[in-house]
Amino acid sequence: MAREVALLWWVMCGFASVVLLVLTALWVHAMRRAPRRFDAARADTLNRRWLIGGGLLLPSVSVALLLLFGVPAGQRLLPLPLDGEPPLRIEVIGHQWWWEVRYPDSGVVTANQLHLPAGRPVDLQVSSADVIHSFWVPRLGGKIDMLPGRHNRIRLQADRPGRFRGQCSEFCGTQHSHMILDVQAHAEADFQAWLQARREPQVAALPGPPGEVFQARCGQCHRVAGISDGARAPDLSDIGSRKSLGGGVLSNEPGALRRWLREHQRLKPGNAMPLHDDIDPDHLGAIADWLETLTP
Ligand SMILES: [Cu+2]
Repeated sequence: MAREVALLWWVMCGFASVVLLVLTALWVHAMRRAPRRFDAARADTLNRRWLIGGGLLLPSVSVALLLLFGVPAGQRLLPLPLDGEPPLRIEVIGHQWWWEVRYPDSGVVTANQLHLPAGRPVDLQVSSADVIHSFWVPRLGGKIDMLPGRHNRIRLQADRPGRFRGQCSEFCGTQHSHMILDVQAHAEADFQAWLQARREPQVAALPGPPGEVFQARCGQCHRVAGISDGARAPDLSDIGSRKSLGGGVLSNEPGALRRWLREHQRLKPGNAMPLHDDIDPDHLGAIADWLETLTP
């Protein structure tokens, strides 16, 4: 898709350059030649010829030519029915300021990361839970608005496995820039393995008082498969396997979760998670260490 868009851009750029060069040449020519005298009738005819030819015909033909090229390219970007196997469906929901990613056919839910198979089309159904966001993975294709109460669809295909950066591209509040989507395209078998590992993750509960604190506080908003059912904040079932925290604020290295839980309002001011000042720091540390182990 990105290739189609880039090709269209180059065609338009080439065409516009030709128009610019021709017009500049005509202009220079007109400046340099000796002026000729015409009678009024001849001047009228010449004026009309330039007006009709240069002002009406040339732009109409140019726009028609560009449309002839652009319309089929635009058509190929639409999620129209395919002849073969239907494309994989993935739902992406924008939140202030994170991405919810759901695989409806397998029940897998994750956040701030989008994993897809390489070499086949994927239909993304995008929407928003609050304000307008916009889904954009520049290296894979066009962007599309994520609107509350409406489902938009975009078809993407990664030709090769690789890692790409996605970014919310509609200003959605103060932490809009900290709304990064980590996109990874895998070979088919690796993608199936990734999905399978998350289908029914076996998570060992955190024992003792820290586990109770998690249930009473964190679990009200966050889901961890088999442990808690919160649905207001990012699903944490595989948080240990994610490359970053807080929508791209921190790289998910050992100890980063401890720092995030202590300093999240300083790292990403205004995010919806309340402060944890009233939680025993040892319990908070134990929760962070436990979350770090949640890798399917
Ligand atoms: Cu945004």
